Amino acid sequence: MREFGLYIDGEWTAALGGGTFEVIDPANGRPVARVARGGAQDVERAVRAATKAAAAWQAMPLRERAAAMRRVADLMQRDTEELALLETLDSGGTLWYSQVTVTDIAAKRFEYFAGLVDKVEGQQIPVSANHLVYTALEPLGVTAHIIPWNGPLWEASRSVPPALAAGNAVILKPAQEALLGAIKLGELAKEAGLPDGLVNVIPGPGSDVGEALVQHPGIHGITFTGSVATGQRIMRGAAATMKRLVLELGGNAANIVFDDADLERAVEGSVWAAFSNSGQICVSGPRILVHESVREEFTARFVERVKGLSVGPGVENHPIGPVVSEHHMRSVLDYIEVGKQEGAKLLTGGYRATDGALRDGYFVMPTVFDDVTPSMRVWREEVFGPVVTITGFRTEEEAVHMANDTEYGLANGMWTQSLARAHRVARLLQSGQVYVNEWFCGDIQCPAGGYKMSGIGREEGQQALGNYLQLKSVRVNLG
Ligand code: TAP
Repeated sequence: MREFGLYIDGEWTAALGGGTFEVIDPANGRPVARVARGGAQDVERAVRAATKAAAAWQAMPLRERAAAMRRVADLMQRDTEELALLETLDSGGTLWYSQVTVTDIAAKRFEYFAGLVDKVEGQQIPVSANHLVYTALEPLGVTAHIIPWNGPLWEASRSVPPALAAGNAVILKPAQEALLGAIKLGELAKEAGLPDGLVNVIPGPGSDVGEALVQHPGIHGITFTGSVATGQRIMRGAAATMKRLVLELGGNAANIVFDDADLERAVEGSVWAAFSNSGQICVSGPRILVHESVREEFTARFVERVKGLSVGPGVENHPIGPVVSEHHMRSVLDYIEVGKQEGAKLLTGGYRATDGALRDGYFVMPTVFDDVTPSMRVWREEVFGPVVTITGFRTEEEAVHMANDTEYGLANGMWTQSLARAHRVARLLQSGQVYVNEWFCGDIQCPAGGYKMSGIGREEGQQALGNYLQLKSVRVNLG
């Protein structure tokens, strides 16, 4: 049983309220850690520390700032095994992917944004012979990062590096359900030479720590990933102090299999799209739309492949691990019941796995529904679990219409061998990312974010720096 405090001002500390909470391993329902439960008073401490640290950080030579961020990446590589295990223990994710998260995602993001520390450039703007007008980009100050449970280090490493590279100090609020992968980020930052208080981590309830961060006037930006309802609440709360917001609020991607697709590749890719991290990824592909002429063959091959997926603990590297919590498992199982009642045809899965060693864990068998129509809730709502729906289409227009017939717009994808169709359909799909003949865009250079209810702003890529900068115009009369 591991124990963690809050990480504030370069030190592990108890919560001022004295509370703690247990973190559960979803593979067996047993506690794996006890963590300090932060509250509003702890946010106050962290904002004070972060404000001081931001000034120290901004005063450091750029070269040293970049080097310190690179050292965070080096330390992640050094501690890969431990960080990956922590990432898997409470989120339930597959261990090999947690290792990839540490070495190829989190560390790379620190390296990438370290490279941008000295590239925050303004412009000189010609207006007249008598004036010098230029723009300067300045950090916001202190930014808060409120992240979900479906890959704590993955989520933390997405927005913290650009905020730091832009010259800000950060306060990270991970989700109570799964947070261990991200909990040591502050400690690594200190060891790497970042000023004390530059990276603070405050676990605790969203209704307490989260709300305090949103309302605090000393915080100038909020980056949030999670549900639409919480995102809307944060947006309303942040209005009082006019904070900069980046919101990533989930998705319900369509995965379109055209009649000219390489079916073997489409089957393999659709399994990867739908069931990675047991479907708990905002850019998963849970809505499969398949052309009627290949539907029977695709469906038979897809279901056969899904039946062959082994289910078990993430630490044992089974492709299907548990979902994050008992509460979430109930929600996924409820959706499965709704799907059956609505008349969707269950082809495989559809129940909790309770065999042998899995009996105390939160395992949902990978589930495929066929004959799903766009009016059904399993099609319209974000189930966020190992559940996919199959729906047929006859024309390209119909596929595009169905893909866009959702309030979400985070990602969509397609399988086709026609270059013209790929670009034509990509242009029509209403989502921040479009995948063609593969799924997910793991490269840090690739911006991600949502159309419609999937959010505001884009993370990753060079422009993510702009989320954490404000622009000043300076006009000098030379006359
Ligand atoms: P949310 O409630 O949105 O939680 C996400 C984060 O926001 C957590 O850190 C949470 O803290 C915090 N939070 C909760 N209430 C808050 C508030 N009033 N002010 C500030 N922060 C607050 O998500 P959830 O309940 O865990 O999951 C619900 C559904 O959201 C899922 O089933 C799924 O559909 C969707 N979801 C989407 C994503 C992505 S990647 N977009 C990720 C996870 C979930 P605590 O949980 O610690 O209280």
